[in-house]
Amino acid sequence: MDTICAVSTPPGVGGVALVRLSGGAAKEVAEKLLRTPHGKAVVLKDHKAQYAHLYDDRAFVDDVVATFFAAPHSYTGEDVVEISCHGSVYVQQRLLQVLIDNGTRLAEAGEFTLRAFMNRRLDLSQAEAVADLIESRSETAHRLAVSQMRGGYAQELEKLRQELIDLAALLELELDFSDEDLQFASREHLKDTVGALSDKVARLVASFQTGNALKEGIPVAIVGRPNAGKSSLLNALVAEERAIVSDIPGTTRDTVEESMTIDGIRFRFIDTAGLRQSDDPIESLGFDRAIKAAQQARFILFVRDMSVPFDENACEDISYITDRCDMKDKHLFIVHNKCDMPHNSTPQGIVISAKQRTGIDELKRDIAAVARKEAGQNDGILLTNSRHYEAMKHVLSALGEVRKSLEVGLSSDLVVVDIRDALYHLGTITGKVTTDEVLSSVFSRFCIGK
Ligand SMILES: Nc1nc2c(ncn2[C@@H]2O[C@H](COP(=O)(O)OP(=O)(O)OP(=O)(O)O)[C@@H](O)[C@H]2O)c(=O)[nH]1
Ligand SMILES: [Mg+2]
Repeated sequence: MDTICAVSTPPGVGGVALVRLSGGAAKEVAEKLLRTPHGKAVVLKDHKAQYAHLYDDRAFVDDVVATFFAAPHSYTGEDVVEISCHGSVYVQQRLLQVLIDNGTRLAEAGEFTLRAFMNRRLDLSQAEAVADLIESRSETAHRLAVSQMRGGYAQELEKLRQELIDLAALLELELDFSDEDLQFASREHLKDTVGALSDKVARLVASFQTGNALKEGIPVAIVGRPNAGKSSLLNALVAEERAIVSDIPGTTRDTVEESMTIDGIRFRFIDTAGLRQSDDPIESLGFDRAIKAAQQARFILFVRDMSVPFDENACEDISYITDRCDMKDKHLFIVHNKCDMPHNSTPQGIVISAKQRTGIDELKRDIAAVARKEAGQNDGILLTNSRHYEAMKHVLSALGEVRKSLEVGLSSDLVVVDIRDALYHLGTITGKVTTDEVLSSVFSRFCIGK
């Protein structure tokens, strides 16, 4: 393997920058460029940070700290040298240039982690978790990435794989003795086992909705009649003048989105156009988008103006949403707005003034509490990655075929084919089975230097 190098800190100027080298020549190349402050040769010691001067030929480049990690106890599993230099763009570029002139090459995006995977320092799902960790912007996203990286997730999948392997082995054993027409496992018992496995997989598939929302931000649609105060509520929630507010009904035409982290959970608040049937083509497009936002949301905040009576029309407005959305996995909150204005009666539930910003913290707390409870279900393991989700759906459908085959009493060899299919798809998640396509799509998510 050739030796690769890259700047691992973000591009631009910083206090310090870190340049990473990995491969068989890493130590030798680094030692060639480094000198002690007294001009002596530097011998890099394993797992030690050493202060040194870095030279390009005879010209001094920078004061650096070099840390050597001998194979296999390094991130990539190869010899790694990390050189911390001053964070000037010039120094970083010059250092890379010297390294390249001395026989290393610039790493491609994700190549360090790819090598770690190739050297079995981590499996594919853990490598993906590294990317998730780098991108995580909230406590929950961080927690999910860490648990996937630590391997709890991979262990869970390995258990599943082992159960499938055992099942396949049992049936294959029957094939070996097929002349004698032996059955090693009662068909009833097999059906039960497969049933239990598919339930488990189905739960994992279902957990993606929550897992993905927690990672990307849980979508919260803000809907209601024109002028109810939806845009005012968005602004109050994110404490910023994000959307235009005016007393002209129909101000918001398009959806306006803003993210915010509450109690460690990331939310995406989506302000929408007022719900009213209209002949105006733009307003009716806005209406369609509002409905779409509600359909894709996990939470729907239905905002109403409490200074006007809660009449039949208001119920009709809510039915715009409930008629068009599958409410099964959604949480609908009725938000009574404008409590600072004169009103007849004080309704039960969430009462706020978006304008005066009263009741906003309580509303946030209520939403976060529901989301947190949901995240805690599912025994801790959640699918957060769409690649895993796709693979798991294939596993589920293969198990469905196994069930059907057992049901109609097909012969073992046919049942085994579907079990093998399930195993194949499960294997793509952790990287037991890989294709170049999968690898390049996983590692292209990384930046250069990771
Ligand atoms: N008194 C009072 N006025 C409010 C409150 N919230 C919003 N308003 C006013 O109500 C009017 C409409 O507010 P918006 O936030 O633009 O309402 P909207 O629901 O986004 O309206 P559209 O975008 O037209 O659908 C503005 O004049 C706001 O200042 C409130 O809590 N109290
Ligand atoms: Mg608006």
